[in-house]
Amino acid sequence: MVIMPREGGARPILFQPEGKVERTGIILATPGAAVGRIVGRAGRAAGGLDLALERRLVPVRALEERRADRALQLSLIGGPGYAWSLDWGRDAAAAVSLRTGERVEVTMVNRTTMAHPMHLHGHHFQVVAVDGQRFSGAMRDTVLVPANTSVTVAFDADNPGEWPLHCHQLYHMAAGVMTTLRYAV
Ligand SMILES: [Cu+2]
Repeated sequence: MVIMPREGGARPILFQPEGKVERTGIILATPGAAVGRIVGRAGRAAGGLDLALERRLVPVRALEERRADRALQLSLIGGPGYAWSLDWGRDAAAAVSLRTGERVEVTMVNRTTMAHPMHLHGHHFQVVAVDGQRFSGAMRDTVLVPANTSVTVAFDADNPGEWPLHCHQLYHMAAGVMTTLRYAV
């Protein structure tokens, strides 16, 4: 969420791909604000996207403080190349038999060579750890899980059904980065 200043103005939000100097973006401007021209190239190439910002984000409204009733681990495996899968390992049965009302934590461990923005349907989750280091992070429905990194998210099982959990790059999803969580009323 971006809060525009009361006095008005223009606020550029720029995007720069990993490893490139080219950039683009959008400009949020209040009516009548002067919008300057922005050069299309940054001073240096962007580095790889990591979780430095994620670790600093603070939720507007965090999940209620509570111990997890269930902690699941999901491995992202496969590659190099565009062929992956998701492996619940010994949590395979638990992932499809959650109980309504539980606080669930899922630790996604990326053992592939690419980052995957992981998206859970039907819930908002809170980012609660990166590489096992706990913090009270952002509320989201998608979180980036970089290669060789683990991200733990927590959510309340308050919406029974069978819910996709997948990489939000749809060609990654089609190449195997897709599973489901399930629970009944
Ligand atoms: Cu992916």
